[in-house]
Amino acid sequence: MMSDDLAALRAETAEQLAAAADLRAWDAVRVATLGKSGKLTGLLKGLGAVPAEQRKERGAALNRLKGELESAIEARRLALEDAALEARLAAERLDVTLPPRPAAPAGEGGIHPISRTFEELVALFGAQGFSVAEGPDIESDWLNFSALNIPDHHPARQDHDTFYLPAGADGRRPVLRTHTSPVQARTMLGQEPPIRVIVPGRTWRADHDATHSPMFHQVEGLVIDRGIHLGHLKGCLIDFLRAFFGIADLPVRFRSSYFPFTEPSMEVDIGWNRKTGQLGAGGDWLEILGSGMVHPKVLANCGLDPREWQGFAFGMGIERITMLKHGMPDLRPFYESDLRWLRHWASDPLSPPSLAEGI
Ligand code: 2U9
Repeated sequence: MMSDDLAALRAETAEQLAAAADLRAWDAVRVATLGKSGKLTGLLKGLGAVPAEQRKERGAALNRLKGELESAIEARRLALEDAALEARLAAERLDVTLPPRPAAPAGEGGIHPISRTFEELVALFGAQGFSVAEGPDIESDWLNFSALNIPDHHPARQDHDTFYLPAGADGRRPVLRTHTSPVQARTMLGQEPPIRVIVPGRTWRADHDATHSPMFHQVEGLVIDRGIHLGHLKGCLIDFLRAFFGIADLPVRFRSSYFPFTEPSMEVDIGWNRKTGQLGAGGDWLEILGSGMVHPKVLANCGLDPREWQGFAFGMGIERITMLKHGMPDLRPFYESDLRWLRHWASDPLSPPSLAEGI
């Protein structure tokens, strides 16, 4: 049986906890009960003075009460934290369906150039019948590498400067995706062809200098159907490049290359003038993207019979095509949130890309 003073402490603490309306008041109750000079601590310290024949029973009752009070105090903390979060969410509620203010001061709320390129890619590939697919930043190494014909110990794994995370229950270490390709693998595994998707998104590689950022953006594309061939790949990419750079006769060159996930593989160059940096017919070639016919092993890894289904894929860096399109000299300001740079390069949110007006 609990003696009267312990029952009183239990009731008193419960009352004080119920009255504690915020975390500050809660902490005062915690300290006054369990702290160094707290009431329960005082009772525990007094145990030595209790007559020996009552000490065992009194000690057990005190320990039970200690457990009860600790639980009650912790439960009140969780309830107060929940209530504080609810209050904050209610106070900070934002109606994202509200239209922007047309009279906003110039430069307020512009579209970041990366977002603008995303929007342009969606408009241009959307017109060719592509939809957008998305996936997580953290992937298994199977989806990021093995499914794409990059087995364990393949040199391409080292080339990717991969960020590895701590091992999961299966002993394998998840990765921050080094390209958006695992999303295409997920798409093939999750839906029947025909497939026509672009995958814009963040990618991660442990590389940092004037032309590389550990986080950057890619857009990749995938088309899967019966009878798909190189002609489809070339037509799709030539149309895209001419529309994206706004140059109707932009020279485009396909150059043989190697990627583990495509066969044959081709890098794609566009014409430019190396001296002036001007895109178009200038006598020089500039590499702009990679592409190829999806490797039969990749189709099979993703559950498709390569005798029935063929496809092409491509990939490019969003920062790179954005810099080339606008003549931006440096990669780093993309991520620095410098308002002067943002005001200079931002686009008007009320003028999204329009195919009719030209991208
Ligand atoms: C699947 C099958 C095939 C995606 C491809 C490239 C070529 C490529 C790089 C260009 C510059 C990435 O940003 S970058 O470093 N990408 O050259 N990517 S073909 O091929 C795939 C992807 C997924 C299932």
